[in-house]
Amino acid sequence: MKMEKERTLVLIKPDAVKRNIIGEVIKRIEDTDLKIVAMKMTKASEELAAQHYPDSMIKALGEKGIENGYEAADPVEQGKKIIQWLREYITSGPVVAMVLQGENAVKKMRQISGYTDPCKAEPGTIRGDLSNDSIVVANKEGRTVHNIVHASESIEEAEREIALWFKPEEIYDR
Ligand code: IDP
Ligand code: MG
Repeated sequence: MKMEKERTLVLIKPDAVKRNIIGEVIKRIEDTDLKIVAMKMTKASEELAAQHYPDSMIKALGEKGIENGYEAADPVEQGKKIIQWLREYITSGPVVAMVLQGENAVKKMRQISGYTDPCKAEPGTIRGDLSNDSIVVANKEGRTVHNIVHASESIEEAEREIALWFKPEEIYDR
């Protein structure tokens, strides 16, 4: 049986679209051996935002903020705030949504994206090079951290997210 080719979902987030750095992000993706097999500019509905960032993420989001130096008493309460900011943010303007395909697509895209908190992301990564934002500052200002891209964290997450953003006929096997 032929193995399905691995795929991952990437979103160039509204902050990066506003800053005119879509091309810079795409260049870095095309410099890998991954292939862009679907791509569109689109604005997420509130419904799509809630499916993309589901309630099941709340606790982990709160914990990540605390791990990165933001003092909050309760990760769940903190996570509830963050998910609200995230959904508002992802619907605030157009994003560029892409499906990438290739060997280890999920892991490779996560590697070139870098860590969630841009001020801690490694130099040479998209987040490390293209954003100076930080989780501590974002939480103080009551907003999501501006970190340029979303990239699926696992094969299962990728399959779920791709189905949210793309119809099968919008994806081109290359
Ligand atoms: P990831 O994008 O690196 O996979 P996740 O933990 O899945 O990170 O979080 C989703 C998004 O939520 C992040 O990309 C970031 O924009 C935002 N985010 C995560 N933690 C915080 C926080 O503590 N404050 C503000 N925004 C956060
Ligand atoms: Mg994530």
